[in-house]
Amino acid sequence: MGSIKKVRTVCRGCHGGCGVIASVKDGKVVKIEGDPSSPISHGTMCSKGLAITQIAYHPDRILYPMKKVSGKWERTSWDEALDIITNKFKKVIEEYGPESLFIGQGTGRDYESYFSRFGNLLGTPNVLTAGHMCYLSRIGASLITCGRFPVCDYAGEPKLIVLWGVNPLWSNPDEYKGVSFWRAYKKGAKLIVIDPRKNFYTKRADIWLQLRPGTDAALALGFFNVIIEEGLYDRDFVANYIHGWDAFSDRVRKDYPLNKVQEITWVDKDIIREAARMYATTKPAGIHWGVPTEQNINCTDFTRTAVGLMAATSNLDAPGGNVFYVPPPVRTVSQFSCHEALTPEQKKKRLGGEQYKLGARMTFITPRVAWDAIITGKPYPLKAGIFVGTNPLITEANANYIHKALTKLEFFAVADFFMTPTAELADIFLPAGTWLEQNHMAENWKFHGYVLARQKVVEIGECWQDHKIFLELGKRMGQQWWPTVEDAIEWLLEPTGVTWEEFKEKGYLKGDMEYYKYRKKGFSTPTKKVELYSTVLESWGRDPLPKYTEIPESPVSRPDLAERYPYILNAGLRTPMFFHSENRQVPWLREMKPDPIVEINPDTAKKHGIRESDWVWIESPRGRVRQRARLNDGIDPRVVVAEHGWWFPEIKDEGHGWDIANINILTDDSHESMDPVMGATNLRVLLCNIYRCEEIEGVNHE
Ligand SMILES: Nc1nc2c(c(=O)[nH]1)N[C@H]1C(S)=C(S)[C@@H](COP(=O)(O)OP(=O)(O)OC[C@H]3O[C@@H](n4cnc5c(=O)[nH]c(N)nc54)[C@H](O)[C@@H]3O)O[C@H]1N2
Ligand SMILES: Nc1nc2c(c(=O)[nH]1)N[C@H]1C(S)=C(S)[C@@H](COP(=O)(O)OP(=O)(O)OC[C@H]3O[C@@H](n4cnc5c(=O)[nH]c(N)nc54)[C@H](O)[C@@H]3O)O[C@H]1N2
Ligand code: SF4
Ligand SMILES: [Mo]
Repeated sequence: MGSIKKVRTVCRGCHGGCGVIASVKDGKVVKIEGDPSSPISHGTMCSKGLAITQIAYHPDRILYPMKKVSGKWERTSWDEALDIITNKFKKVIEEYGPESLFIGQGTGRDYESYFSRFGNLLGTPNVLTAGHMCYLSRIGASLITCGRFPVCDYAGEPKLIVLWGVNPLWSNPDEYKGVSFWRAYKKGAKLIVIDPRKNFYTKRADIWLQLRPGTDAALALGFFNVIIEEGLYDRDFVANYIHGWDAFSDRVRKDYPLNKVQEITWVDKDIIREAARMYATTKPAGIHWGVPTEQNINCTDFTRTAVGLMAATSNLDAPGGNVFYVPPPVRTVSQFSCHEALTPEQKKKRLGGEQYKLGARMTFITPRVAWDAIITGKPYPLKAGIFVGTNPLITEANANYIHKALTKLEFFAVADFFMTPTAELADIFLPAGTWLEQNHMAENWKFHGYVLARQKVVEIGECWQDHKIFLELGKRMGQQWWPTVEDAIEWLLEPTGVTWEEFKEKGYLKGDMEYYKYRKKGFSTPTKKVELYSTVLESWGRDPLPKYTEIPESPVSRPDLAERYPYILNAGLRTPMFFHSENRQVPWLREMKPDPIVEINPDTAKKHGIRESDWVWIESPRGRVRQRARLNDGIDPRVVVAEHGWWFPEIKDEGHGWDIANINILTDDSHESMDPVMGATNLRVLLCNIYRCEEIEGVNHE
């Protein structure tokens, strides 16, 4: 019997960050605990992180490279798998040019720098990510407004926290773990919550604004109306550091009176006034905003207005407000990514790049243009590509169209842990290592001022960490890489003088924080000011001032459609057990959450004869899927809230039930529904109808 060895590392079961102590016995991880010395998680972990052993050692996990031969999967070697991919890619480059290749990933999984470097050196601008509607879009809109991404400074102890469409304790998103919010809240911060659904935070909030989904930009402009009318802004800051204040104030006064904002958002104007006053007069105040504000046509304008609120109330880069954390002096994601390797001619070929200019600036494409190029061959054909850590058939909008595209695509490879519905359609499967199986300088893509040492705890099967996959594939394509992943880490660390061995010992590096940096050097925008009037958007011939655009598929804009589809579908409720389409095969997690859930107000349910836990059809103009009803009087009777990410690994045919409960069969990716400069797809607000699923009466109330 071997002894137990403890290894300190960092989880990445979501966007990552929690410090972990893993116990290893006989080469196998036997216990996972939170690391109390972690500056990010302070010893806390969530259900997903704690379940990693059931993911890593799952019997369905694919442990070897696979290739498809006559429609059937066969085991192969890494050499052969990588050769097949490189041969195909080289052939496409020769015949069509590198732009006919795509690289695809999903949400941030801590290999962005490798992914981007691989794509840039390949010469393709066609980079598919979730960034068009998640996080990168928040950053892109922040960059053009104030030069950097302003993160809520929980560590600086805000006196007021605004949770704007975010659920930090369940989603632990991006920079934050829920514990940061909780600590600041417990120190006595006031709380404003802006959310269409009653939850843990709304019950604790000083003010809850229960808005109509998708109307956040109008609400933020309503806040501004109060702040401007009542003179609650910081005059000095506005005079010295805001570009376009007068034009912006005129628009707000004229176009966003509170009566109108109330009508758009469904929030009572007195509550809006009270919340705006509280935000503008409680200092410091931090806004933590989340992904639902991005997943619609107002993506860019909401973030621009929210940053404007931080600026006008002088909470920007102020302790306890919204700040620009200073990173440690390691080499950056951008330096690693080698963006300069992509020539201007190739950049010009980015699909949809002329239209979605801000998305293009952030180096991604909106997925729709890729599916179109595969299906129609226009403006040029996409022939082949690789998806690493994404399951677009379940997670991107308009899944039936994606299915059509992926089945038409000539060749693609997937790197994943499991054979997902997307992976089933691929030609090559590369077995990726989980966070237990990787060496990496973690989190240098985040804006929290830290980098963390994630060290390899075990090796499992023939799985490779994604970083190694890109590095080895890149070398075979003739690209410049380091000999090993560890060499790449040393290169990133070089400016700090710290070695990889020392970094592992330390666990993390932190930048030296400095507030109010703008007082020395202004903001990193063309005017050096916060651009409420965006000179960048103006130069692209776009409206330089933020506004609210009615959701293209709503009861207001489409009363005709609303006759048949009367409810607003808010599609994307997260749960603590799952991460998008992940973890459905993990026993500890699935036992807690066996079925997809759609939440319906009891009055609405009654109208349709729907009872608690009935199976319900949810239908949009693009299709129908079924989920199980949970009656919830904490949502508006006009709104239905559904979960996303559902497929059924226990269904063993190759579709794995991808079309049963997958809410993205219902969502829309038409150009009219997207943010006009970012290409953010509307995943979160659309029209639907519901009715009882009579066909499976037998399983109701079993
Ligand atoms: N309707 C609706 N749709 C949504 C959303 C919504 O709110 N509503 N949210 C959207 C958002 S914000 C996002 S970011 C996207 C996310 O979209 P995706 O990133 O595509 O979603 P996941 O299901 O998390 O990941 C897909 C696959 O990555 C694999 N994977 C996990 N970790 C790794 C790894 O380290 N390496 C490799 N190679 N594979 C790994 C998993 O096994 C899984 O099969 O979904 C979006 N979809
Ligand atoms: N457990 C778990 N954690 C996750 C994920 C997961 O799938 N599961 N996904 C990860 C990813 S990629 C992301 S982007 C983050 C997202 O995490 P968050 O940014 O926290 O977003 P959500 O949890 O989708 O929604 C947050 C809150 O917004 C509310 N909301 C819904 N629509 C609207 C709206 O139109 N306006 C406003 N103001 N509020 C609205 C919801 O009711 C919810 O309470 O979570 C990450 N963490
Ligand atoms: S929140 Fe959960 S999944 Fe995310 S890093 Fe922490 S333990 Fe891991
Ligand atoms: Mo996301």
